[in-house]
Amino acid sequence: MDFNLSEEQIMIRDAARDFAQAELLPGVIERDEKQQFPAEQIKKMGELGFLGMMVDPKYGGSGLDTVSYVLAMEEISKIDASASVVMSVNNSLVCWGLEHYGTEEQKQKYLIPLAKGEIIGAFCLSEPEAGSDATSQKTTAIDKGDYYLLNGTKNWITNGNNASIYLVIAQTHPEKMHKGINALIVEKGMEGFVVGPKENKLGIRGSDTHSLMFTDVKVPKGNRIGDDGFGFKFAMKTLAGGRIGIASQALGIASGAYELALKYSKERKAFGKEISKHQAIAFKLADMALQIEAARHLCIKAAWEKDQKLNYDLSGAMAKLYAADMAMQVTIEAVQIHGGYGFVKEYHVERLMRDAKITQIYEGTSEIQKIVISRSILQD
Ligand code: COS
Repeated sequence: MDFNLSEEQIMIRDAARDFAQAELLPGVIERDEKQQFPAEQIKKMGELGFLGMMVDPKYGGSGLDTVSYVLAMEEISKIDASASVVMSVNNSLVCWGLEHYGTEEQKQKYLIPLAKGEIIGAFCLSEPEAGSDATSQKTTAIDKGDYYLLNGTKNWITNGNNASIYLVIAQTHPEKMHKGINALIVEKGMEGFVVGPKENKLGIRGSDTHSLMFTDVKVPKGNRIGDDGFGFKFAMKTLAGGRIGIASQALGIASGAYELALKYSKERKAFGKEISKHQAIAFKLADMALQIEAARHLCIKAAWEKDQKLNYDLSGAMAKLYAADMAMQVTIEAVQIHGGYGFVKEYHVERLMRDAKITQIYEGTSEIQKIVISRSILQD
């Protein structure tokens, strides 16, 4: 057992920390207010290799381990969760899915620019009536010989407008239920594909979340990922890793809020001394530090299992469930420690509190994680 990080992992973490301070912090409040996508910042993240961190260098990636990815996600999320969700989706869902299940042709055409961050991708599973109940896909991909005819609507899609490549989950053989589902690579600009209006969100307001409409879109057969009917397994496998990314995002949101609260508590005086010297505040900080450390261990353990090629369904679900709930509690406390200042935008913690909420919802709600965890422990 070795809890030390490698030199490379420390270097990646510090590079992400420096980048977040220098490039993401300026303007983060305004981007949140104006719901402005951090386009320039994402471009720079791509150039630095943060958008294809785990992809093999032969496909344009950085060839790093998942532990490094968790460390970088935490640092980016401390400052700007709207940027880190782009990073999580591109790395964990889109690049990972294509690298592991795509054909060589798909990798050459799509993975390389995605891993280099020249373009970004989106993962399209949720529908107006199918989010948690992921097998109930209403979007259809009818087999027409050398292409699929895609029809339907996807909801709450991260990178909805800024993506160039969309991995779309759709039903081909309804009679086969989840075994009839396919995953298709859809390009922006394909005829019949329309991006709907942007959602006006509570948190991660800088990220662009849209509904997508597909009307008779002809998707070439060569754009199917895996064998016919592999789409649901593809979604489940991909989301299992995605949950490590979102767990790390929640961890970062919490640790960002905690660091601000810790600093503030040492500066602000009440009743003749710094508020950190009042036990009411000191105990809050102790609880926050403990919860963050526990979440960090769960995230790194899940990442380590993934790197060791072990099954990480359980550890990823545990990390996400714990980190997301923890992020909500810790950010609420960070606002409380800041008092009135916590309720205004300049102090960042109210944004982090709003951003934390989505981590309990997307890539499997906290309730879904409990299904995954309980099924896993009960089957043994
Ligand atoms: N890896 C591989 N396969 C998996 C899997 C995983 N992690 N989890 C489930 N599967 C497979 C099952 O093995 C089963 O396949 P077989 O019939 O071939 O055995 C199939 O998927 C269906 O699984 P199950 O019967 O358990 O389906 P349920 O409808 O009961 O739902 C949950 C399973 C709830 C776990 C799934 O629907 C889920 O994860 N939902 C949440 C999806 C989500 O994260 N949505 C957010 C939108 S993306 S932002």
